Amino acid sequence: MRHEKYMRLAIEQALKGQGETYTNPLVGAVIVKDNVVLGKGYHTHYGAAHAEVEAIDSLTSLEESIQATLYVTLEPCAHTGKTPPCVERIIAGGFKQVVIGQRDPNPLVAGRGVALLQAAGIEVIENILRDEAYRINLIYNHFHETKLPYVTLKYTSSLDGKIAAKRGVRTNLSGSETWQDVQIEREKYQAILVGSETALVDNPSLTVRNPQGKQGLTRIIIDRSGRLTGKLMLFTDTSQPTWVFTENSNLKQRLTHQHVRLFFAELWTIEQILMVIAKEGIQSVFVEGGAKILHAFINGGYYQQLLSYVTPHLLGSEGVDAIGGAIVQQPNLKLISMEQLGTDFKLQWLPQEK
Ligand code: AOF
Ligand code: ZN
Repeated sequence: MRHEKYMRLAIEQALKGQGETYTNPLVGAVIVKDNVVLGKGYHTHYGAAHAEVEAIDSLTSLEESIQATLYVTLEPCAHTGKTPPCVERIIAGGFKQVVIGQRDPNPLVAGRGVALLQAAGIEVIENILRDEAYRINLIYNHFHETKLPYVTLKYTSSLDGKIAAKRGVRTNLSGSETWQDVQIEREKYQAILVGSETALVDNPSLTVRNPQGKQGLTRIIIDRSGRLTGKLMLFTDTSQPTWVFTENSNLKQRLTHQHVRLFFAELWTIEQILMVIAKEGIQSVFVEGGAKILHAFINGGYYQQLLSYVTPHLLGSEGVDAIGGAIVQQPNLKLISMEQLGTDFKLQWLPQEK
């Protein structure tokens, strides 16, 4: 119980960095000796000192860490990155014990931190409040474990499940509260992805004010047949990078803008696209449709979360279905939260193992 109590404090510390550390994890640390908390620290922002170092630096004297216990939500690092390895500071500090929330899935660490501490004679206790510690870094954990970005699928539909009144017609369904909520959701991701139909019919700019990740938000379009033109907002608005995945090499001549990157292949699968995006360092993607894109992601099972906004419209049989095709295998979706947003409803679903 004692370990859980201090790990909870360490998690509280970690959460103080929320929104600032991306693409690095939220990490918190607490130093305890004889049941007294002597030091605390957390990873304050991307590129800054690690939580363990912050906690050690918060001590009033060097002696305090001798024979103390360090509680840290994530396994201490063993690599030299933007800062030197934390295990070196911990070993030099003379700690007796290190209590860890979760192992670090980052291949640069992945158990090496634990091994080095043990080799130095420090007792290591793992998996204290592991699920809580894991949950604060869902995107980071998913990315390092699967080598694919964390994907959220989002769509706004009428009450009868349609996303537009007619094919090729832009239809505004969401109320202002939903519109604002979508802006807030977008800020949690490093990239937004849409298909060429949405890019052409809606002509969105997909800009985001405070995107996660220091490189800013990347706008990604899947345009297999190469239908996009340079006059669309995604190309005239140069504030954020636009990447286009295409199977048509002629697009090169049409899209020559500085902020545009073309990814060409004879055939793109969703998995290959996600692999390329992950290799570029993007840990999370917000997929905003349309119907064909949602269908491809759902049938392939390439999503970790589904957000559906339901609005009080009835569009009838001429309307465009939210999911553009047959569902091959019924997903097992669990409702996590629901919220009324003005005239609309927001539903958050997580796919479960069958
Ligand atoms: C953090 N903050 O408190 C801890 C981290 O690029 P660097 O040098 O900042 O290293 C980032 C990696 O360090 C990160 O992916 C994780 O494996 C490890 N631990 N990172 O940003 C921290 N403890
Ligand atoms: Zn570290």
